[in-house]
Amino acid sequence: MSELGKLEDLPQEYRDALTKLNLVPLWPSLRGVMPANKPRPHTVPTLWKYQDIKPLLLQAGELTPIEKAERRVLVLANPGHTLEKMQASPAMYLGMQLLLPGEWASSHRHTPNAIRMIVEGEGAYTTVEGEKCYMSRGDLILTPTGMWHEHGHDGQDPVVWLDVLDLPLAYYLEVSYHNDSAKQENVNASTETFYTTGGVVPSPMFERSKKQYPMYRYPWTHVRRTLENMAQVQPTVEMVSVTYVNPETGDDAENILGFYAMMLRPNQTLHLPVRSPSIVFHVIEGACDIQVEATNYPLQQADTCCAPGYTPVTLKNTLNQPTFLFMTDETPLHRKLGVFENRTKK
Ligand code: GTQ
Repeated sequence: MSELGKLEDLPQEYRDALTKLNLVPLWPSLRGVMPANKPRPHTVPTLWKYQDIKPLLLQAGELTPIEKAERRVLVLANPGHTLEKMQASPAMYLGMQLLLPGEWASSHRHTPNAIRMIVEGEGAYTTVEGEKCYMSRGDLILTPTGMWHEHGHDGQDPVVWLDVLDLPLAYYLEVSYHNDSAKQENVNASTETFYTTGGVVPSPMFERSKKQYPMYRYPWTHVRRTLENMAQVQPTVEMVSVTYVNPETGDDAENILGFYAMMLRPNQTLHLPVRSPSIVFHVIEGACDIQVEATNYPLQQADTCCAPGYTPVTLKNTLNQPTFLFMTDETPLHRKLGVFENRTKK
């Protein structure tokens, strides 16, 4: 491959003439925006330990009343993108949110899609489009684009959850904004109770649901039991994992980001396929080492780690009991854009 001309090769006068007219020569920058064979990600592997975050989050609870914060969140920012960008990867935003007993985070909706993965505490809830979704550790709650949501807390102890939004993408596309509303009434039935058996969906008067998001809450107890069953019944299956989907259509639960749960068997080592999307791991229960290229990140319960796409990742359960992970990635986006790749050697 030939070396392309540099900006400095051009006379200053010529460069100034271009700049004045908002013109840029492509060739000095071409390899930067389209490197050979593999992208050059800004996303760097990063580990956020819950034991570091929690005291600072509780301190935020003392420093900033909920009314002054609206959402009391510490953002897990990837230094490779610069912290100001508040992004974990090109399309993923991660935040640890604290709600104290009696607090209320007011109702709003926004264009970015969001989910919550509950980290600890009991008694809090998110009301999504008038449906009260209780929060327990490991539960996944969807708040897809345009859905009203607010958070309340009737329990005794602080509640913390992990927010995942496709905010960096929405912001980049210049479509990110929000609306406020008054407190929602809890008027709608708990949709998760209509989808308790796989393969069975409601059909009043033989009609199937036409809602784009028929279910908002995926209780961890159900998901955990499914993973344990899979591990037990299929002892030779290497990767014991499930995908969170729309129970009516089987499509990804949301449009942009993918959500998954995995069980690592006791002491299991698992090499993940090398794929194009960035990926985030969050330990729901247990502990594991996550090796991203040559670096090893030790994760305990509630820790969160991200890895760029096109990068080998190896997971190792460091316990003699199962470890359960939540994962989120950019697969649905990559598939829609036609850029999804799985480069694992067959
Ligand atoms: O709880 O609605 O972490 O609107 C960032 C923006 C959480 C939320 C975040 C939000 C929320």
